Amino acid sequence: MADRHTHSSGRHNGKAGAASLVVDSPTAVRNVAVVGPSGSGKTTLVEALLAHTGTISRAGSITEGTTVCDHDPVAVRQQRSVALALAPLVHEGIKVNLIDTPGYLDFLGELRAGLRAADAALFVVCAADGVDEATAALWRECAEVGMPRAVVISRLDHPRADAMGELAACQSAFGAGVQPLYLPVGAQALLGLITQRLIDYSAGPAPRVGDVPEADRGRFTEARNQLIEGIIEQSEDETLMDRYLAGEEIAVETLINDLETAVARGSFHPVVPACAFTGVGLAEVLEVVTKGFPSPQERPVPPVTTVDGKEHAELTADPAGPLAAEVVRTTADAYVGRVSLVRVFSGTLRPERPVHVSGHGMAERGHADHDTDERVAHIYSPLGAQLNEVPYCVAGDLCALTKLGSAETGDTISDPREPLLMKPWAMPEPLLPIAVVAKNRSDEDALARNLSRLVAGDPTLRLERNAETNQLVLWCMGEAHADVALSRLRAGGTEVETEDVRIPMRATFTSKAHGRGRHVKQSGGHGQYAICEIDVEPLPRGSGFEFVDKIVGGAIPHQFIPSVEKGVRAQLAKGVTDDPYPVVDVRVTLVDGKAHSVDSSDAAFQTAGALAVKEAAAAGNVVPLEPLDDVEITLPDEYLGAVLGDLSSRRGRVMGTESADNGHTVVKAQVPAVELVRYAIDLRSLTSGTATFTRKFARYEPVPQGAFASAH
Ligand SMILES: Nc1nc2c(ncn2[C@@H]2O[C@H](COP(=O)(O)OP(=O)(O)OP(=O)(O)O)[C@@H](O)[C@H]2O)c(=O)[nH]1
Ligand SMILES: [Mg+2]
Repeated sequence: MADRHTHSSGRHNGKAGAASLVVDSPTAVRNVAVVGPSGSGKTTLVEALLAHTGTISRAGSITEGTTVCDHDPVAVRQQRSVALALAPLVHEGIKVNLIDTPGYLDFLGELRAGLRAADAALFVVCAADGVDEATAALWRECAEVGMPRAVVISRLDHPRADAMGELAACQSAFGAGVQPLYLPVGAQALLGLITQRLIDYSAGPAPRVGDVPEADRGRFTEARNQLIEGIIEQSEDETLMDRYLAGEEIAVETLINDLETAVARGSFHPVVPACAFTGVGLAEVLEVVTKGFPSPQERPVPPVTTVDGKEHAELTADPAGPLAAEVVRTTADAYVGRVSLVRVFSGTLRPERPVHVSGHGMAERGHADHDTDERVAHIYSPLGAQLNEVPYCVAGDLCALTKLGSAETGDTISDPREPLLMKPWAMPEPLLPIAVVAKNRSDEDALARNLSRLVAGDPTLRLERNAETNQLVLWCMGEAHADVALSRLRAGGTEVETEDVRIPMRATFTSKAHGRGRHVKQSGGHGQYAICEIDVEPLPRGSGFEFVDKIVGGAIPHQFIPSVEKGVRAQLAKGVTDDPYPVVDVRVTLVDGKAHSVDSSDAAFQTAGALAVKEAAAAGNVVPLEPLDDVEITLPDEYLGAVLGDLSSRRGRVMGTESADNGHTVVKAQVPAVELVRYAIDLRSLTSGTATFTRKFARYEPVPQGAFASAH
């Protein structure tokens, strides 16, 4: 792909030179994933924070395609983030690695990788949008990995902005742990509940700070009391609540300390209203990030083992510890080659040193286990697409490495003298199949090569070479993800097209049939002579193929019996009617035949066997079989009716429904595979992206009359 990677000389040059991007201690780092629904303004917020801190001289824009994080041409075209992007800034001596993640569901894999690299998250919701199911699902993604998080209510300048309404929606959806640190006053000012100050941005990004206006006293006091009680409830000091209730004024430092602990624990979520366009709240967001979020030292390091799976002592974010780093993202750049975005968990990465790269446990996704010793050349701190060289990268920090030939997303980088392995994070299963073909035959090899490279970089793509349908199928997360994958292939110089996904069909006999195969050619030269008579009868589903020899009296000499079987098998595999579907679940009994002492041969009896099954099929008693999949759908209860109705229109058979947690239901059904080709897209639109499903081949079944046309 044509990422616009440059070396330290990009258009984003600002005050934060490379020197300040180098930290010596994990305590000076905050890794912050920016998470939230698509369009809530995450990338724009990151841009505003970069401009606010002087990291870039001027904020770019989404519509012009000039932001640091959405540098990919596909992101510019789709007008949304399609991959995670790293943008570090330095604020008050702390290096903040902002990890912008896409909000659109297709890119869930990028979000998961971003969460793995982060120690805390800014959860961004638009002041005008409420909290829908998709937003709640993103919140659950954070909760599942125990991610400490603050909420940013963004886009205060939106014509329909209702920051207080949005706050209430967040509290009701995410629980009482969600508490404002600042209250919005219109779109231009904030009330600091702890600092007890009005921060007025109406004259521009440098705010005037004043007293709480009389008009806001009532709601200020109520919100402040709630916040203080909320913090005290979370405090580990149990005497605090009694003292507070007895009327004692609790010191601000105590409150801030307890707040930090509760945030780090993941049970308390401070809320800051902010606006990327007007600058309201940017300083406040940075303060929460640098003062309220945990440093890498306060977060657990994912467990490591030796490369052969033996236990290893727990690691900490110690720059002097054993090297353990993880590749969170891989991209292929036309100029720079492979770029690996890396989180160092323990030890220190240094240039010009050998490292061990290992990747295990993802063979099913087309990532074969690998263990390779390689050499780190240069180390970079990326700012979007721009690579700034740094002299080293300590535990807790993020960096980019180039030219690590074997490194794939999810791999562990360690010291060759002490090779280690981290279990990769949970990656979502791609469920949308896209059949791809090279436009020109001469491009086929290049296509296969580029596809493998693409899949190596993105674990949410899976490549299937279906020998039966003779198709290359790229499994994607959704249409937007497929668009990204195809664009990258095309940018890599392969002319690629898509075609309908073919379903591997079968056929079987519905009733007994008889067939005679006669292959006799005796005019001139060496003749051919073979005649066989067979009975074909159906067997139960899943039985496969049986061959029975009932020849008596040597009508066919015994050495030619296997030849008949071979011919029958070959013809059944090719199909016996106009449809080239392999025939299964039949018993073929060889009942009679004739041979010639000179002209009979193995080849002649194979041909006769093949002719015999074709004749048996000519009576019209062969039907096509289609694959059925076991499907399990997890969905919010409110969509149950819609999903069941849709399943029945797909010829699905519901096998049962069960209640699950959080007002969800699990539906188990069997559905013809042909009806599932676009299910990833249709289920999403039916349930606003709130349902998930899994599918697994179950068995073959006859295609019902009338449904046959749709199976093609
Ligand atoms: N007026 C206004 N518009 C904003 C603000 N923040 C973002 N936008 C606009 O909202 C749209 C979406 O913003 P993005 O920053 O791309 O949103 P995102 O959360 O990164 O979206 P995804 O990348 O799809 O997850 C863009 O057109 C922005 O220009 C804001 O504070 N004020
Ligand atoms: Mg974005």
